[in-house]
Amino acid sequence: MISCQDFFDILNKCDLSFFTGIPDSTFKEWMKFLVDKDEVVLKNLIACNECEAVALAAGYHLATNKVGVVYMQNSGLGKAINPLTSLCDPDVFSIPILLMIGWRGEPGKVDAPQHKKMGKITLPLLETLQIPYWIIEPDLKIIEKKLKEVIAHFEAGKGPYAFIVRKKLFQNYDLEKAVINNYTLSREEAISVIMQNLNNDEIIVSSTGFVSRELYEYRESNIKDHYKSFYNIGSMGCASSIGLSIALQKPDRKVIVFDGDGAAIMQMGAFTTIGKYSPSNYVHIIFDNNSHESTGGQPTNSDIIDFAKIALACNYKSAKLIKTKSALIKAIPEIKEQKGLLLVVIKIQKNARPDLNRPEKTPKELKNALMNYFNN
Ligand SMILES: Cc1ncc(C[n+]2csc(CCOP(=O)(O)OP(=O)(O)O)c2C)c(N)n1
Repeated sequence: MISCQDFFDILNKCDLSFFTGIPDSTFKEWMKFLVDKDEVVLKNLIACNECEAVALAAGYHLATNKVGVVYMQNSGLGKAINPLTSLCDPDVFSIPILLMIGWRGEPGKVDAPQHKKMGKITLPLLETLQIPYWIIEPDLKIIEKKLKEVIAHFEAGKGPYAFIVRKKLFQNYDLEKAVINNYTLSREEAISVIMQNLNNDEIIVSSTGFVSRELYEYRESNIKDHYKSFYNIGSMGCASSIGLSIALQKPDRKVIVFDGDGAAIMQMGAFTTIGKYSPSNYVHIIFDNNSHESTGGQPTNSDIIDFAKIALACNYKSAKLIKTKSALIKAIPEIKEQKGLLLVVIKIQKNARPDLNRPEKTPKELKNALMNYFNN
């Protein structure tokens, strides 16, 4: 393992001090370091998705002639392919970027099913993209030597270069600037309050990360009615659109989306489609903890935006902001009986249980159960 400070010192010596991206738990210690040192010795821009992060690093290069570092989970490589090929590629504008890609689903290692495919194809994908890569070795001397080669690659105008990050590369880093909010409700408690009070025939589409795991545990510890859920464990940001399409196809069923603030921001354009088609059987709930809690609690930009105003401006019929358990209980009748597209933002604290399980059923089993439920 290497220390975050030592790794940064090596990057900094090569004038690499601009960072942006979307976090991954593979390098959550490194993420804590970036959050702490932002505006101190480096710049760390919180992006909305990996596509934007590449664009931010490109703009940084255009303005400074320096190279930006873009961090992402390998799932985000899918989102970044367009700007990597049509903006940064040596055949187009040839913009140098150092990618740091967390390798989830590495072949031979145990990981969640949504990472399996991307884990397998990460290196071949980079080869297809003609982006050279190196799997970081936990040895500072070797890293320093490699970085010299990478800088030569950049100076020769050959476009992006990728560093692949395996789990446990970075030593523990104690965060000093933790994001603390004063909200009292936890997501798990909010889920439980909502679930206990619904009619029990609603379809819940839940977002990537802890929210799906918590909803799964809720159903598992009650009547195990997973068939009324679509657990969107991958494709971060897509839960609201999956829910929209189900709501449009099944107008007699109420569809409730359990979203995260990071996921909602990642695909915020979906608000416009949801508003345009405006199904009256759709409730969009955002559990807003101002962080990517599932990957280590790194901040999102939700603190400076107003989801409710955005939703109303996108033609949602109504929007509510909830900050306490009692306010949530009061809002339940509206969530149940709402006629017209509704957004509910629930401000929550960051305190997911460390012993949260992952779904035992496979994605296909869960999908088939839901589809059978629709057919019967
Ligand atoms: C495209 C993509 N980028 C990054 C990730 C890694 N990832 C999984 S969950 C998550 C955080 C989600 O944040 P939010 O929606 O706010 O929910 P929270 O974790 O706070 O419950 C991230 C970044 C991913 N799955 N997909």
